[in-house]
Amino acid sequence: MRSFLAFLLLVPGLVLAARPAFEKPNVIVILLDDAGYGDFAHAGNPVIATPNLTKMVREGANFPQFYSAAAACTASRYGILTGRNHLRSGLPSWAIGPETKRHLHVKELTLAEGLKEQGYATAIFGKWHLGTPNAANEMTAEAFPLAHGFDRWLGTNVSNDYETGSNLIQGPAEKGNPIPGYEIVEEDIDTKVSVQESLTKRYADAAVSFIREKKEQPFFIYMTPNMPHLPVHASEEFKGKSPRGRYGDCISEIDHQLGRIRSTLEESGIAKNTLIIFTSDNGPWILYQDTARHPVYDEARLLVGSALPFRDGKGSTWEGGQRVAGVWCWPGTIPEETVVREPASALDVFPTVMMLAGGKVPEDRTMDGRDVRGLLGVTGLQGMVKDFRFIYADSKEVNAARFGPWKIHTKIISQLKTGHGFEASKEKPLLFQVEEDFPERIDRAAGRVDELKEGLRVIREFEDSLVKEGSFWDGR
Ligand SMILES: [Ca+2]
Repeated sequence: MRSFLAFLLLVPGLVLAARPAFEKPNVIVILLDDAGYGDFAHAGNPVIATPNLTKMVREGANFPQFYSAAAACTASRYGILTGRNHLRSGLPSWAIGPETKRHLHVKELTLAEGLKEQGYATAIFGKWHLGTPNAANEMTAEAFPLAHGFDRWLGTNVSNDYETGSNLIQGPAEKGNPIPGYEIVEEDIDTKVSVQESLTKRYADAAVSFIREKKEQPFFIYMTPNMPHLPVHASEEFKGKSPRGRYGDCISEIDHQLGRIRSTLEESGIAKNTLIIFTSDNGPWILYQDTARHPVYDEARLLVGSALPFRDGKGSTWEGGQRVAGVWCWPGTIPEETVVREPASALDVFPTVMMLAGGKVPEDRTMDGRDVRGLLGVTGLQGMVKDFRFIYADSKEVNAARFGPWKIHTKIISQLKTGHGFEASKEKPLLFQVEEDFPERIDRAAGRVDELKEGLRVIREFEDSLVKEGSFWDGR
């Protein structure tokens, strides 16, 4: 009898299918590319229909003060996967190209690796953008997702707009062309409209299959659609449907696929075992907000999103570059209609999810994110959450910091090449109260000695830790 019980315990399907909602929850992180704060119905967009996301807001927690880890693609993806600010990555830029030598260092601990250690099946469906095997790095497979804790990948190595070297790839694959373990599904997708139109659905199809296949065990899906990064496209079923034109079609399709994923979880009986986090990697690409004709992007000015009510967008450390959607839904655990008033960021995803999965947060490296389980309104999880201290940085250095309702700017950066009438330096910083004055219009630096001191202290503390710790590429 004893051996029969032992046998039952060894059969994962029999034990885990009935696991309580709280035990090793499945995690699905949906990270859009370049979607603005104002692109969704729940955030006030007047015409784009996002009923499935609105349903998630109703059935879960909305973070109206949610930040992407950075204001550009690579940096942001480093941050959400490691819980660390991208200046720790050792990468040469906050958006690396297909020919860049460096990639996500193998000594970094990603959320996928952490969850794999906890027995999770892991997959990435969508853009990676943390390295490409190329001539400069001797085609190392260490640049790609399967070397960083993911069991499966279908997606692009970089953004969908590189003239050469933006490929749709899958792994593991038997063909190994040209990187062992990976197969190029479509090469140079930049101008291949039919491929671009198919991307959102391909990733959702892959996620639906993965859920059905792995429903008996804990799983992690990192879902990173290429859209709505330029060039923006939607599939046939969604074309011409939204009053917001092709951009609206594209967001509607993403919302539809979110709905499909949620239905699949329900049909599989695991909706209550699954935490979904929906967000974007940075604000909208307003560099193209006035471009009427572009050879590949078409009428780009209508194909970029909205950061409203915030200033500026992608590639800027004004709020519009990093304020993004933040919706966390875990039916039956996170209470319905929870609104988290405190600020939080994508850096908080790694430590929070690791703790929920029964793992721990590594102590051998600086972690910039916080465990925010205590903000989710879940009975039994209310506890101390560290104060929000957030660093905004470009490719090379710190630009700003947020602490409480205050934000100090020591450097201004915008792809629009404007300071919006402001200048900032460490000697003469700007100070905004970004809860009262969320569009950052009124500099409150004059006479605010204590706030300026605290802001500069937060920045200095971060910079000191960078110097002290270095990156894995520096041989730390
Ligand atoms: Ca992006």
